[in-house]
Amino acid sequence: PQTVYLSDYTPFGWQVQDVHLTFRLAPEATRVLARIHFVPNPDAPKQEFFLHGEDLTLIHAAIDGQTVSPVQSAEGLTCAVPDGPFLWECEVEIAPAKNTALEGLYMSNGMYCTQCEAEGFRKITFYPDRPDVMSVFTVRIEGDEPVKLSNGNPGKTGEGFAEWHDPWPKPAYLFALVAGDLVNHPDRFTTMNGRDVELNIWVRPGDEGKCAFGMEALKKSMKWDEDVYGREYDLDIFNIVAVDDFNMGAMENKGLNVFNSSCVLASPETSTDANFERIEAIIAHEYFHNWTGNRITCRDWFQLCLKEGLTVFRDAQFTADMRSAPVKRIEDAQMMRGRQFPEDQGPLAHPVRPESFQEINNFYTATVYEKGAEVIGMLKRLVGDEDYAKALDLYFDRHDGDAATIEDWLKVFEDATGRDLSQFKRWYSQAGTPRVTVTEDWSEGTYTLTFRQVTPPTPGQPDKAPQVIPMAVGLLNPNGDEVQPTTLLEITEAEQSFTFDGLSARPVPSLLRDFSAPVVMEREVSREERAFLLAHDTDPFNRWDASQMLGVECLIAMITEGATPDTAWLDGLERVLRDDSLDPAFRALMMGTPSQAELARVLHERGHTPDPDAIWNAAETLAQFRAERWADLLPRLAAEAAVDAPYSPDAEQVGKRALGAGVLALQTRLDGGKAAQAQFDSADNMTLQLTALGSLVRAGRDAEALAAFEEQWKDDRLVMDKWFGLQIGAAAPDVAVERAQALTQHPAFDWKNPNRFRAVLGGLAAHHAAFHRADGASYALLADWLIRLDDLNPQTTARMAAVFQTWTRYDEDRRALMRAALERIAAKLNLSRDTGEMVTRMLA
Ligand code: BAL
Ligand code: ZN
Repeated sequence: PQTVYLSDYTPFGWQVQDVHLTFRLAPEATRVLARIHFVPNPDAPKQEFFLHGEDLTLIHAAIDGQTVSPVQSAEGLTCAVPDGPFLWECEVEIAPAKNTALEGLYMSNGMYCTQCEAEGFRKITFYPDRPDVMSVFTVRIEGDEPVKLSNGNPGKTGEGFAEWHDPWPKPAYLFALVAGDLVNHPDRFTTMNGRDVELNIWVRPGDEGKCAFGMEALKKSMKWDEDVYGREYDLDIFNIVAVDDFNMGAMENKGLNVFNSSCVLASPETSTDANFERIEAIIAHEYFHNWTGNRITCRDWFQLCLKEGLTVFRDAQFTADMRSAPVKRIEDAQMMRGRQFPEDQGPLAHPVRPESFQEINNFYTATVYEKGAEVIGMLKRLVGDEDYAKALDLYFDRHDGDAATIEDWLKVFEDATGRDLSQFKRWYSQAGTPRVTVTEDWSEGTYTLTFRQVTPPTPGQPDKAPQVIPMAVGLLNPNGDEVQPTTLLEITEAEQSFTFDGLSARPVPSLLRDFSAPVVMEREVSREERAFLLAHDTDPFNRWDASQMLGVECLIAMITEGATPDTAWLDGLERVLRDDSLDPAFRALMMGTPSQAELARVLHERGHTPDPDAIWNAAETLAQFRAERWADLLPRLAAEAAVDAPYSPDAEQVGKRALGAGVLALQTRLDGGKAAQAQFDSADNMTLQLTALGSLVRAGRDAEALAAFEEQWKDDRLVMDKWFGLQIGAAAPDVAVERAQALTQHPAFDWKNPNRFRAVLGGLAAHHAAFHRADGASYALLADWLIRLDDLNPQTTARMAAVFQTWTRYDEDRRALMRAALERIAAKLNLSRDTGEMVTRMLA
């Protein structure tokens, strides 16, 4: 397969003046007629006229009305063209019903829909399918489907046809078409300049009752983007469509967002609090793309973080404003440590802006998205809120309508703030998680902190240069009072010291407050000092982190030395949990312990070979110990967690239920599932029902409850995804793989549906101890299914193959088993480019 390099960028030789598309819909034989005006691009070198096109049957092509015979290949076509402007006309046939890859035009439950990002449009018609080619699209859809949608504003409609016109030039990856038997949940929004916008969420009949929350989230997002970024919506209509078969979470097509139904449909009976929060965030994310992604798009796919990092950063700001800022920050740090750090520390590590790829779909990663957002967060910390706002205004002014680059983005900040960002730019080009070690010195009232930073080698990048690290630091005196409020230290050197004068006693430092940079801190800290920060730190993230780190130390001591649980930590934590002045959501997070995968990562970081069974046993022992030690505390917390009001997914109720879930998990260890059964029987919302079911599965008292749940929800596909996933996720490690195997035989296991596939196989991979079962049964099962799915859906296969990315961390036997699984995938006949690239990188 061909490798594409950032350094090879060349503009397309023509500009596209306008695009007219006609779709004659038929499941097996849709005709797509394109009329496109091309004009030579004065800024491009002379080149052969090449249009991308894959899996298209060419019926007819003409230039300026004269039939032509282009030369076709598997990737597209070339054709002799006039020197000046010309009209390209082309008719192709495609088969949406046979499109199982879910890229281009495909069918889901009898409905037509599209997914064009990144390179799906080339499966619809021949086109320069690259983000820097932008044009105005007019679309006519012909077919019997009652609802026919595309981008932009509606035009003429009549018997069997509908027309749409999108006045905003856009790249082809933002094209969308939907047609089917759909019903809408309508609303309206008046923009800051008084423009009236029609809003719709389109769903399958029967799902109308699950749209209200998403609609409220959309209106809040529209208002927030006006208030915070001054961004107004720019069309007469905004449509969202829910689709069951979807590779991603959602897609920001101009004026016609297409959503995985799991990321938009919500009701208290069928959705958990976490679902509601995620739906609110994803609706915001896709809506915010209208400016950061659509009005300003990417010059090429290497710049993906330009739109994704910024849009994730904006949706995080939105969630922090709508809910709790500290809770959101802690969740984001968990996400970075749980998903991005492993990627950055393994064979799939790549810079936030990659420099080469074979298949761009493999780069929709935690690094591009979440680390990309962290980089923007660091930039904002460094320049300050005011300058950040100035820079963003300049970005929108200067680049509206552009296909921009990271250089453009950084230049805006340089121009708005006068800062030199050449060193900062390394965050975009250098992969890997920096490790920061800290030493302290105290003498006569002067306290000195010395930081040393090292970024370990990553594939293709053996040597790293120092990064700009914004280190938010506070100091506490021995009484626990803050003597130095949060200060931002700017670390730019490999080794750098900062002094604080005029202190009357040696302070205790609170470092990396608010997770101010995506780095690993390495510092010899006594348990006493961590316990002190747990008790006194004013920074919620660090208070949480102090407890997490104590948890890590405790579990590692249990795993490696056979130690007993650290009672000083548990007692300190108990004081926090008893403090009813603290937000229940925050206390729920405090109650959580590091995940087993996270422990494996830290053990590896510290030079140990993680033993998944020992990690599981330590986590179980600790949980049982906590349950017994806190036997008196649990009923009190349960009472505080009780919600008297009718269900609402607001931050306050969500926090209480999260605390309640933590309590129930421990209580189940004491009462064998009595409280869980009572909660399961009386639950009137999915959060309580599913929490209870999880506890019952963990307690091994699940047979009846699982059957009852299945009976109740067998007709609701999104709830059934939870049923599939939970039985594996909450199972004991020695039975999870058999359960997963059995569930793949269940009549409702539709393996072609990405949500269902992820629920079962992704659920198994996410269960650390079960996935790493010593006999390799889970590795083998995953490999079997990935090999099977690859022919149908390369994108989902390739992404899920990343579950093997940590394989080199483990013992020799497990390594051999994982390598064998990867090699078996690699050897598959006609392996997709997507999966091939992933396994090759992991085996390199
Ligand atoms: N652009 C792909 C889906 C998303 O990030 O919104
Ligand atoms: Zn996005």
